Amino acid sequence: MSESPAYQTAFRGLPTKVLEQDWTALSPSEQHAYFVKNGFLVIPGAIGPEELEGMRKDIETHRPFSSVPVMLKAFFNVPSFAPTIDNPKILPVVKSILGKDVICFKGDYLSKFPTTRDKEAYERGPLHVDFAIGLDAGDYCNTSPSWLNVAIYLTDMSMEHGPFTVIPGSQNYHDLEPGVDMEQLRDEAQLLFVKAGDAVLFYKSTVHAGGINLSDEIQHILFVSYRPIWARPIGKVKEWPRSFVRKTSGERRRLISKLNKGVYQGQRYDRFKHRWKSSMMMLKRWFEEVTGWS
Ligand SMILES: O=C(O)CCC(=O)C(=O)O
Ligand SMILES: [Fe+2]
Repeated sequence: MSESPAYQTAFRGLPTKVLEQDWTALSPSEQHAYFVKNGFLVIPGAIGPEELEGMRKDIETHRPFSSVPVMLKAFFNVPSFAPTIDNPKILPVVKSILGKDVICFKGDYLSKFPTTRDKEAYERGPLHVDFAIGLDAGDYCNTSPSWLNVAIYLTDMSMEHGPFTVIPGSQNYHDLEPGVDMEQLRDEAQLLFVKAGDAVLFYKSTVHAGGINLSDEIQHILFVSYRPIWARPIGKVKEWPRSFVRKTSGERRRLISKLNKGVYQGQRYDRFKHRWKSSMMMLKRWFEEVTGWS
């Protein structure tokens, strides 16, 4: 951690502390411990240089640009994005954190356009948690009781290239209400710079903010989100398109299949079977009460 007063004047409102950590030095158990303590973690070089180049070329070819992230569309249209779902550097770490039975419930692509706002006045996006936001779209995937987001940046971050803001340890601030102003926490925020191909894992309740793109180029960011199978959200979620699922196989296919099924109390959830079982249980209880038998 170091103070960076120059940033403070040039970029009002951005955190003055820059998080310093040698991410390459962490062993798997240290990565796990870091995430548990801080609510986030960087996996350096999750996407190798060749794969990154392939993605950049693919972006040029397929031009999936959009000013709002559109779930799945880019993963569907840009072939080199799909392997991030079961990326061999990311997935084992996700499983070490959430348990081995996980599903990948969403993939987003964000093209962050250069800002048109006053560069002096504008600082960063608002502090927020990703848990339980975006419900107006009728997709409840973010309400899962346990999940994490993986952000993969395809360009190096700098002060001009949307540095990420994070509040270490804020995943344990249980008094925070999702979707409300969290700027009272700004003094605890730290700036996190990552390189192209690095993955930032952060928990659903970790307070963070996206940076503003002050550069002249579009910034490309992928988001993939995982939850334990047991952690059912409060309502229905969008399935990955069938045509996309059909093109996948093995672990990748399993990760993106049947998002609305999940498990209920350790069993694969089957609504009819569950209703039948609970009706039988109620009947049995009623019978025991009436007859006094048990
Ligand atoms: O722009 C970023 O780096 C993060 C964006 C973000 O936090 C979000 O879309 O929820
Ligand atoms: Fe976010």
